[in-house]
Amino acid sequence: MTKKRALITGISGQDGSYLSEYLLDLDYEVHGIIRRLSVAENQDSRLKETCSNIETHYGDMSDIPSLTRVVSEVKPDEIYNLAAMSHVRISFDIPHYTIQTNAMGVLNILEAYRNIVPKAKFYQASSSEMFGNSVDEDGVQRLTTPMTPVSPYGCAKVLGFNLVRHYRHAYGLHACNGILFNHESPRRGANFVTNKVVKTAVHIKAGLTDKLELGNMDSKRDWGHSKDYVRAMHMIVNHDVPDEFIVATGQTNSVRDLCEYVFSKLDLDYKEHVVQNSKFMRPEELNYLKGDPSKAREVLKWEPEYTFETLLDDMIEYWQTKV
Ligand code: F7E
Repeated sequence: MTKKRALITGISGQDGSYLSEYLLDLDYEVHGIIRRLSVAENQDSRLKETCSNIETHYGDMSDIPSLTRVVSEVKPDEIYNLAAMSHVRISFDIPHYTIQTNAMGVLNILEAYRNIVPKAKFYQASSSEMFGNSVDEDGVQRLTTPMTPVSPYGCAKVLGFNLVRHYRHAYGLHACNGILFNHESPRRGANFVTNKVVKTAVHIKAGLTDKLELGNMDSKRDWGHSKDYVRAMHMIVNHDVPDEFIVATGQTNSVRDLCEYVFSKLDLDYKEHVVQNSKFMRPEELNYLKGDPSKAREVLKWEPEYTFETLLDDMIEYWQTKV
């Protein structure tokens, strides 16, 4: 039997690397698009485990000919569109680039998909940032919650989400949206709050530094593990009907709770080390996220294996091996 072929945009990111490992275990042929970076080592630093078994292709979400070429060469059965400028605060500094990549980029890859491999299945990495500060009365975001984004990143993701839905309806494509809430791991970039807190706390414990500078500590997030969430991506794409799903834990914690857990795990008091720096605040903040994953649980039988605590334990263990 011929192997299924997957094409992952954003393969060099946290989710791309875990997804490629997951699909290789399922015996897929895995291809991914990477951008040219001047420090070549950074292009695939998260792909060390798999680089000999996957095929990477140079391309960019704003470079339409490169997407056309790669999709024509690979002829994928499944396309996972994970490529994005993924940092919400930085999207305020580079709004134009963010919209080009995270919104127009979706249109570019959808066009390549529709014209070259319309029988393939398509997954779009949609985000809880699309909800902005909308919350249902019971304190949860669900598929019917209005999308009122509060960042260039969120605005771009809403357009991408709507394009995918529209292409599904207009052209009968198997195009799906996964609305993923925050998901982390040891492979998370160190400028996202979980990894920043864990890495710095471990460094404080080791005597390498003494303080941790943060922005808003009162915002709340629904944090899960990337490994659990890439499993959900595969389930969403392989569900018989193309559809939309929320992937979340249904638990919410504040940045302060995160600091409290991580520092006390290391026998430290976060209050003695954390200082606020306005540099890390956002012009407009998304205050609260708590997702309702019941549809993914019921229809896909998806269950997360990690909790907030075991996720952070995994990250602490990782950074302890690095000091
Ligand atoms: O911020 C607060 C910050 O940058 C979380 C991306 O994967 O999830 C992620 O976006 C919270 C915010 O993630 C610092 O203000 C305080 O309230 O880790 P983050 P995010 O913005 O929620 C969504 C679902 C995505 O789709 C995105 O791609 O933490 N916070 N102090 C801080 N955040 C950062 N980064 N750095 C701080 O010093």
